[in-house]
Amino acid sequence: MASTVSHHGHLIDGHFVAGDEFSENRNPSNTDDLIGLYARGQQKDVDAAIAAAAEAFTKWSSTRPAERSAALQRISVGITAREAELADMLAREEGKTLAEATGEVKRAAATFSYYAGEILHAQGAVYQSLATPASIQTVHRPVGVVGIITPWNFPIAIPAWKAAPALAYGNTVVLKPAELTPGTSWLLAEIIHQSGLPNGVFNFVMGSGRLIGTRLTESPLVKAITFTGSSSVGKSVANSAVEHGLKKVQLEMGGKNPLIVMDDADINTAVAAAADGAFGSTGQRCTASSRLVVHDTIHDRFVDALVARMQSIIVGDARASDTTMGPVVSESELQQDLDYIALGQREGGNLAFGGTTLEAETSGYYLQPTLLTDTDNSWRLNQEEIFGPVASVIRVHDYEEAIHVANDVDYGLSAGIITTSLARAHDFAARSRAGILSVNRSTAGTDLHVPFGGNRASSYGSREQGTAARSFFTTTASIYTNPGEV
Ligand code: TXE
Repeated sequence: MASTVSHHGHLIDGHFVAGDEFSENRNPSNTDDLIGLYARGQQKDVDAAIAAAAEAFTKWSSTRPAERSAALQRISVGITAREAELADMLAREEGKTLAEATGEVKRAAATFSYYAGEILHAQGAVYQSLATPASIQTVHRPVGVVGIITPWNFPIAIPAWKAAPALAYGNTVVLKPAELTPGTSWLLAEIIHQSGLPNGVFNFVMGSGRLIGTRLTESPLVKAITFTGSSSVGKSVANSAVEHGLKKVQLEMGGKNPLIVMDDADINTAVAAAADGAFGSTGQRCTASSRLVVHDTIHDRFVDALVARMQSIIVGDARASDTTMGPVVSESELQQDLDYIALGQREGGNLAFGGTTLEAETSGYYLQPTLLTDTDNSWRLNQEEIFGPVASVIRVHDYEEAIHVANDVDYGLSAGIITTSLARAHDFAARSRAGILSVNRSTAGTDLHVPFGGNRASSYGSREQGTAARSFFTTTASIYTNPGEV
């Protein structure tokens, strides 16, 4: 019988091209479900994509903002028109629930729409010279070819929030999606292609990070690299990008985000924030609340209520209507989660809930939401990013200890506090060393028009999203004009 598995090629210079080699894309809810075969790019593919982007840059960078705005708006409309198909693919290949996947697709559409509007705003400023008659104007110019390297956990939202501003400000793009989830990103590439962008403005090359990603960082034709992924790969991406032509670099990496629950917290708010922050998207978010820093006097009540909430989480096939938590994305991520749970217990943690895999009708990477209590912040469990549905509770005795524990980690992406004290909320916001601060809400979930990013091992380079994106995707020129004699 002829194979019905579909093959998907790269988008290079306005054409989809078949690859020489392909990788399987399998459904983590049902490993018997082969979603499709996706090209595994070679150096010649990424080189051709970079050359096409470099060729297209001169023209695209001199188009009028209205033209770029209209193109981005068409992409937004194209995403919305295929929302159900995109959400189904996202849930099928990544393991998010359909509700979560639909939310992510909506956000991608809104991001393109946002930058379609953002580029119409005045770009630049006028200054008066301090000591000469010159007038001074600043303009923001596109950087050139931008290499975009994305992770598997948000396979449409992250490509969207990097590609939309890149294109809006007049850059051309080569995007490399994560190996684990090429399907949703490929559909986005198809929508962008169908929006009628000139050939070469947006290129899409799949394949390994070591080959395709490295080539993007090394090519002299690429002028900027924006990356989201692990801290270790991020560091090597930055080193290579700087060594090869002092490229602009933007890195978004891991988190080990604390959620402080104070003695005066509203217990329902605390449990809702912790459950969403720790187990939403199966805990596979850089902003996940993996450390629950809980005041002694509310500790037992909070843990009991959170465990009760965890009992109601339905783990299952991401596309089933009653599922509230999908599977872990891959076998190796599942093993990593299990290894950290075992490590946390060896370090002295008490398994309050979960900890084991679950059987389902189909063979998938199903893991119970897991909570470890009586843990210490110095343990590896509480210092290293797990990136799964695993949270730990650290008991503290006063507010000062809570702040100290929250900050006592290499990462600094997101942090939250649950409190009814306005004074503590303000103090927390002033003293937390994270880049995203939340009061009485989950540490995960951010608005698309607001700067996104963290400090220390979590982020490097300028902030993403909203108006903040302009500083990465443009370079500023200051123009001095002397009026001369009348
Ligand atoms: O990340 P990688 P992976 C963390 C999380 C997870 C771990 C591994 O802890 O368990 O990373 O996930 C490309 N040069 N996060 O393997 O390897 C790669 O192909 C250039 C946290 O997915 O960092 C992919 O496109 N590129 C994070 C992207 O980099 C390279 C989200 C990310 O892959 C490359 C994802 C190289 N040498 C993972 N090697 C978060 N906190 O949001 C790989 N890549």
